[in-house]
Amino acid sequence: MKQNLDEIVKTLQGAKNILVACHVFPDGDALGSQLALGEVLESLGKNVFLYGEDAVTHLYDFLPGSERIITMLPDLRDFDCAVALDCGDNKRLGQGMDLLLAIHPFIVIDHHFGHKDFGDMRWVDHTRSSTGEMVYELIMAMGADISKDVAFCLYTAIVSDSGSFKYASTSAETFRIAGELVEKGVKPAKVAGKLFDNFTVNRLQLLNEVLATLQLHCNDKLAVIRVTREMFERTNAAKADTETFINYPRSLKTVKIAIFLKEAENGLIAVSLRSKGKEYDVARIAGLFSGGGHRNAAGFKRSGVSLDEVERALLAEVAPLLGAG
Ligand SMILES: [Mn+2]
Repeated sequence: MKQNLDEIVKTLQGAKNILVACHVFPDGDALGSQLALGEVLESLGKNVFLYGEDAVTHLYDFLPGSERIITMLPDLRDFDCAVALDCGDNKRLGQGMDLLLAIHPFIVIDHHFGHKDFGDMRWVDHTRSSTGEMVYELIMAMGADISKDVAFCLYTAIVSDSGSFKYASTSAETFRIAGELVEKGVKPAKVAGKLFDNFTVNRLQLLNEVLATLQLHCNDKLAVIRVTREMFERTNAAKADTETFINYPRSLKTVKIAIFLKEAENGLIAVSLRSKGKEYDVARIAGLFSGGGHRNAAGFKRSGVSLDEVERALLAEVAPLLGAG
């Protein structure tokens, strides 16, 4: 895939007007990667448009430049190149997908396991901890400088998606790049404070309600939690506040697979799945429900069904894997 990186570098260097997009419901990796690449391309004299279907939530508005991400599609005829970051699937671009994909060349940089090929030029490496790690390498390959803000964004991306250097995808390379970014002036304690000590009391109240729904199945190897519309209304917490809740059931010693069922707007049910180690591939389970993701972190959406129905269908697939019917 390295020849793709060379091709991507040449394409970006030759382009003038570049659209940089990230995925719907953007996380720290998507936004950090997008803002870092955007700033670097601008430093090289490019006109850059940062696009994302969903607005940056209060969880990530500390990222420098986050106010520059636009949720309205511009006139797409203006661009001679587009880059999608951290999108494992073209659907993750959102409703503007078809319009965006009409920009050529369309470059895709991603690290999702089970990545669904799309676009014209792809650099996909599921062994990477984060898209941020790949964007760092891209910036190096372009021979561009990394400012303190760019370093801050990339470091946030890497910490977010590596689970603070805990997940299996964390490599010596991940630490080497993080070390380079710290040398550029990033303060790890500052990033950690912004990512992990940056919450509202509403979020804590919602967490309290969600944890009260914990159910254990299959000899405590499977944990399930849920959030309902009423819980959001009672606590006045934001949808984005639930982002890391699944780590709590996952943290239980006996648990191999954790499931988080979320009642979203418009009768939509969103499901997050997590597993530990190599034994259980939750991307495959999510795939049974038209979803996707990584081996240890995946998800899918359903509409027109209740939380209980989704839970029943999911348990019917997961329980046999854990040796219980
Ligand atoms: Mn990512």
